[in-house]
Amino acid sequence: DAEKKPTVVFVLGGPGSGKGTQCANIVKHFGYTHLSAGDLLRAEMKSGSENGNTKWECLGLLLLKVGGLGMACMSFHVLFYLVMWFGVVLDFGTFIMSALTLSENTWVILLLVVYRTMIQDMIKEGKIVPSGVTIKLLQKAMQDSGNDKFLIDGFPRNEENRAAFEAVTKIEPAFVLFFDCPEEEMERRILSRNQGREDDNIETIRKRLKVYLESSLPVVKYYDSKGKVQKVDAAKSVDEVFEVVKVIFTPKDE
Ligand code: UP5
Ligand code: MG
Repeated sequence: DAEKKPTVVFVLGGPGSGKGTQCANIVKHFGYTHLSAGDLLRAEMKSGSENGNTKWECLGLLLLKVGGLGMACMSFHVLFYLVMWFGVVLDFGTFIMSALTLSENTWVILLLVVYRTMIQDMIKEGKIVPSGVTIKLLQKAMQDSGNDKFLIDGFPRNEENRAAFEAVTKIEPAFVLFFDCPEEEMERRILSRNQGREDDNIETIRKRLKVYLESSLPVVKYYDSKGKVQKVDAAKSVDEVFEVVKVIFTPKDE
């Protein structure tokens, strides 16, 4: 259709290379909307507690429902079979029926808790969340922004992310802004960040670095082979890095 595709710049680089810091600067000068995939995932994983649905509350809810509604009809059948088969046969049919007596709402809440816990666990382990989750969050944020120029920070993180984003959105990045930074410097920056991120501890940092080298760098290489990578030396000061970034974003024909 005639709908104009948005302009997307992927901002990639290792953990602590300065993606978020520089994106904030680019937003101020060049009118982009900054979408950090990591920030979106962290917001999604926290949204549960804001709504009051912590995993323990949900577990309690489930136990109450199963206990109250399910067990009453189940126990009779189970008892019946236990007596008949000397405790060998369990009545799975009745179990499923009692499970179905949970209200639809309970299941939705429960699935949400499982989903949020999954995101939380993967971030804590430095693993890459399935692309379906991340892409949905990015698409929603793009729609909600009302803008048509986006910095997508920290995504795609592996080949699967990249291929899925392209297949789902049909968007190809205008270019890839790549922050190249030595590992020791990235580690040092993250350890002195102190923003309470659950993945900012030395064990998780090492895992994040490993995933970056094994899975994320190949994505940068892929775009490099298509001539789309703008590589920036990210080991310098914030201002020095931005001077270089500014040149990249300034239209050449002006
Ligand atoms: N700082 C910044 N620039 C500096 C400079 N030039 N000199 C000195 N200090 C500098 O910067 C980090 C720290 O360094 C800050 O304190 C800053 O002041 C200072 P920041 O701009 O925050 O760096 P950034 O590259 O954004 O680091 P971040 O930790 O956010 O990168 P990650 O890629 O590790 O984190 P992200 O949030 O993208 O992802 C986190 C996790 O989410 C992933 O590990 C993964 O589990 C999950 N995830 C997915 O599964 N899929 C996704 O698509 C995205 C994330
Ligand atoms: Mg960041």
